[in-house]
Amino acid sequence: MRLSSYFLPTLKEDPAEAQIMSHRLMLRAGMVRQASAGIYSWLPMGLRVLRNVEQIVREEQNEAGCQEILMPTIQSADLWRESGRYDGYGQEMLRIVDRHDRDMLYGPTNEELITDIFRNSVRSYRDLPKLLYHIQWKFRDEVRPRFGVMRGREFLMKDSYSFDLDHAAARRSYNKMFVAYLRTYRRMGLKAIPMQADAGPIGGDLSHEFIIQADTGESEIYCDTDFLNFDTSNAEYGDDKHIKNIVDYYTSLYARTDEKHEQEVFEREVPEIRRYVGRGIEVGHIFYFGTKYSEKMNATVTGPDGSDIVVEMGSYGIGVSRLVGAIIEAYHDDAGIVWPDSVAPFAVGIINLRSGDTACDTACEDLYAKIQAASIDVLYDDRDERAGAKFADMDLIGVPWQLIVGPRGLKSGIVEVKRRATGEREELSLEAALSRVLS
Ligand code: 5CA
Repeated sequence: MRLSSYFLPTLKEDPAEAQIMSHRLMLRAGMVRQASAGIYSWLPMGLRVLRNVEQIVREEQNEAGCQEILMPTIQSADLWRESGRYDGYGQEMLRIVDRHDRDMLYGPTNEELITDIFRNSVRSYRDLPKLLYHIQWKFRDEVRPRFGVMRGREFLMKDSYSFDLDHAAARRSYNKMFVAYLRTYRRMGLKAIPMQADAGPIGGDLSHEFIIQADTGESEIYCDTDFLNFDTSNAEYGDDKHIKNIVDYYTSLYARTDEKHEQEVFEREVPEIRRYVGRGIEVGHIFYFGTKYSEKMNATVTGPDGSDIVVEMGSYGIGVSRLVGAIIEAYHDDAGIVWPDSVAPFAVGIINLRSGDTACDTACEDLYAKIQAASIDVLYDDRDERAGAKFADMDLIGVPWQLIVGPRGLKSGIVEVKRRATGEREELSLEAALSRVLS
C-alpha cells in the first residue's frame, strides 16, 4: 500500500474525548472513528488489525475442534421468552419491533439461538460432543460506554458454545476452551490471567475471566503476584488428563475478580508480599452452566438406552474488538503504538526520505515490489512530506519493521533498518535489509 493514496486520517493532537492511551492512539493513528456513543466505524488501518486479531482467534478455535458458523445479529424475542431472559436482561438489551409488530432484539449474546439450532438438528448422544462458534457483532446498551472500543455498545465478540452428554464431558469441553484461550492470547503477545469470576446474566457456577493486568482496566483484581509473571508456553493440547493438568496448574494460585474475592482466603493463601490488588482488562470469559438453557428450551438427545437426556452446555466469549484496545494498552510508548508482529496492520514500512529523488524512488520501488512479491504486507510512505513527519507517522502507527531510504546512504548502497519495538537501527545493503525483514 502506498501511503500517498491510503485512507489514513491521522491526528496531530490528542483528542480531548479520549481518557486512556489506547483510545487516544486508535483515534490518532486513524484506526477508528466514533459513529455515536459506544459505536465505531473501523477505518482501513484499524480494520486490518481487527481482522488479524479475529484470524488468530479463529485459527485457535478451529485447532480446538470448534466449528465456525454465523448467526444473525437480529434475533426473535420469542426464544428469549422461552429461556426466561427476555425480561430479566433489562435495559442493556436493544429491543426492536418489526413492521408486523413482532418483538425482535439485537443480540447481546447467543445462548438461546444456538440452543434452538441444536435442538432442531441434533438427535442422538452419538452426535456429541459438539463445539460451535461464531464471530459476530453484539449490541449491549451499556450505561456508560467508554474508553473507545474497550467498552462499546456495539462490539465484535467470538462466542463458542459446547454441548455434551454429562457433566464430566462438559468439563472436558470447558478445559479445552481454557487451553485454547491461553494459546490465543499468547499468540497476540498477551498474558491473560484466568481468574475465578462471577457468571452474571449468562449463569452457571463455574466461570473464569481472562484478564490482562492494566492500570486503566475496568475490572478490580486480586491475585498472587506470581501469576502476573506467569509463562503460558507449556499450555498445549494433549489427552484429557494433560489438558486437565494445565487447567489445574493455571488455576492453582489465588486469582479472582472483585465479585469472587474473599479477603480472608486471599490472606490465608497468599503471603503478604505476593498479594496483588489492582486492575485489569477482561478479554475473555468462559462459563459452564449445565442445563440452564437446555432444560427450559428442551434441548435433548436420545441416550444409549433410548431415554431423553438434557444436554450440558457452556459458553465461551472473547472480546475481539476490545482486544485491539487491550493490545495497544500493553504495547505502546511515547511515540505511539508498538504492534506485536502477529497482529500488526503491516509487517514492514518503507520511508522514502526524499520522494522525487531518482535514486531514492528507484530503491524504494524495488524494495516495495520485492516485499509485495513475498506476500508480506508493506506500507510505503511515498508522500512528499518532511522526513520528521514521516518518522513520526510510522512510529505512531507502530509498524514493526521500518526501512529508511535516504540519498546519503544510497550513495554507498545502504539503507537503515529500524525495529520499532526496541528502536535498534542497523545499516545494511538493500539485499541484507530485505532478507532481514523477510525472514
Ligand atoms: N455468552 C457469553 C460467552 S460467549 C458472554 O456473552 N460473555 S461476556 O458477557 O463475558 O462477554 C464476552 C467478552 O466480550 C468479554 O469477556 C469482553 O471481552 C467482551 N465484551 C463484553 N462487553 C463488552 C463491551 N461492552 N465492549 C467490548 N467488549 C465487550
